Amino acid sequence: MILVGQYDSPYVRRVAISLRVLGLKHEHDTRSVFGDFDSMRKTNPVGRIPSLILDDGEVLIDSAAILDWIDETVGPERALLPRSGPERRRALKLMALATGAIDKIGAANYERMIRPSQYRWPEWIERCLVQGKGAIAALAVEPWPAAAPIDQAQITTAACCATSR
Ligand SMILES: N[C@@H](CCC(=O)N[C@@H](CS)C(=O)NCC(=O)O)C(=O)O
Repeated sequence: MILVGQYDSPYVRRVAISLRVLGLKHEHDTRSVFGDFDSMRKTNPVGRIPSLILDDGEVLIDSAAILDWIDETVGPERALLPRSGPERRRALKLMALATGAIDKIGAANYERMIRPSQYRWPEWIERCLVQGKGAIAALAVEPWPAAAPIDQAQITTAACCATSR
């Protein structure tokens, strides 16, 4: 299979780490989501990363759907997201905080880096940063026991917060 997307994307990173942790062999397609936009849209019509091209040619898009496929493929004993109950709810909440932080801080960055300066809206950028930092602060006060087996909440949080700092 082929993982499409560069590692500067936290969404690509969480998929890449999951594949490695579970020992799922894959190749890496490093086309740029901005520099190779037209080519990338042939893989994913939304023009976003990551995508995962399976061995039979099927293309999975969106990191959450890819992680779901990975867990289903390795089976319930090795799946990275707890199957049910409070553990699953907690993991999903932590992942929502981590991806929420990325979405808001990413929106602020796109606003600062891509939108022409005369059209920038400082109050909106500030709002996005407050939201992103709020999510990171909530993650920081959670317990993260060092001996806990690696799971998707840890992977997603590490993949996202390495970018957000
Ligand atoms: N919900 C998507 C979000 C993916 C996403 O936002 N990817 C970014 C890179 S971090 C991207 O492709 N940005 C380019 C764009 O949206 O035009 C997922 O989880 O895969």
